[in-house]
Amino acid sequence: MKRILTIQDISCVGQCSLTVALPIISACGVETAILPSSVLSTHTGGFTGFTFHDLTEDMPAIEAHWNKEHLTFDAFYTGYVSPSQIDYIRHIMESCAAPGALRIVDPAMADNGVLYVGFESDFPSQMARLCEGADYILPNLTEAAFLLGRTPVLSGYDKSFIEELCKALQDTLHVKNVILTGVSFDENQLGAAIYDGTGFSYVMNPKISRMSHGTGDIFASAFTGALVRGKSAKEAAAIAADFVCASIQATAEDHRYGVSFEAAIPSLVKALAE
Ligand code: PXL
Repeated sequence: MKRILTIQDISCVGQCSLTVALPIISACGVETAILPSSVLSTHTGGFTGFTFHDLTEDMPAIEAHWNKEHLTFDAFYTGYVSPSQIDYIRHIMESCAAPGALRIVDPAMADNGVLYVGFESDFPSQMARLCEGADYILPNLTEAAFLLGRTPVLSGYDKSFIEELCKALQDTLHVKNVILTGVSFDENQLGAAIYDGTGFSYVMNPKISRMSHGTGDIFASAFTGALVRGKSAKEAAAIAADFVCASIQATAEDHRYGVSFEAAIPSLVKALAE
């Protein structure tokens, strides 16, 4: 069985980051080790007064212990992290890598044209350092623009705009593959563009017009699980997009945060077996 290390926060309540990554990647049949970047009482979107405890200080000692035990990982998947952690995480991705280990970076920091509450305006340049040289990055349209120091464009674009954005990311950050999420060319469809450095492909699903928090983390977790299980990037993106749709559909109208991905896990397991 492959083992991955995912590095992101624990939002105790809110169905995002580690509370979705762990169950989803485990359901994919991949051993999931974690390095919590911080502990929050809830996620930062839509809640006020949340607690925040940063765990940067623990990182060097955790890495030293793993090195002593010769623990290595077949893939790394990073999400919501603090600016002070970028260098430690880059170091861990070197010292704890099994041969050929994959680096998957979800630059979780922004959505709908704005940075998440708590991040300073220079954070995208730090996140760009974490993306540098990754095998896969999974930005949404807002994160893609911020990584390039651009103003986000969230509607009214065409394919050539999306493809230039992916190429610019690949060129600037020296990444192998770009999976750009939240792409929509008409009001009925929403999906992702996949750029492998040579060509483009797209996965599209019917758009579900509902505000759904945490879907980026669900997409990235299912994508990572499927990829590490041997699916191609396009297959993994399609499985992840279908899983996000099924999760949103399974969510009751009055659910206050996140989506009920738990109910859709059987469909994810089935898709991976095909
Ligand atoms: O879903 C991304 C995410 C992760 N972690 C925390 C967040 C968010 C989005 O708002 O606040 C703490």
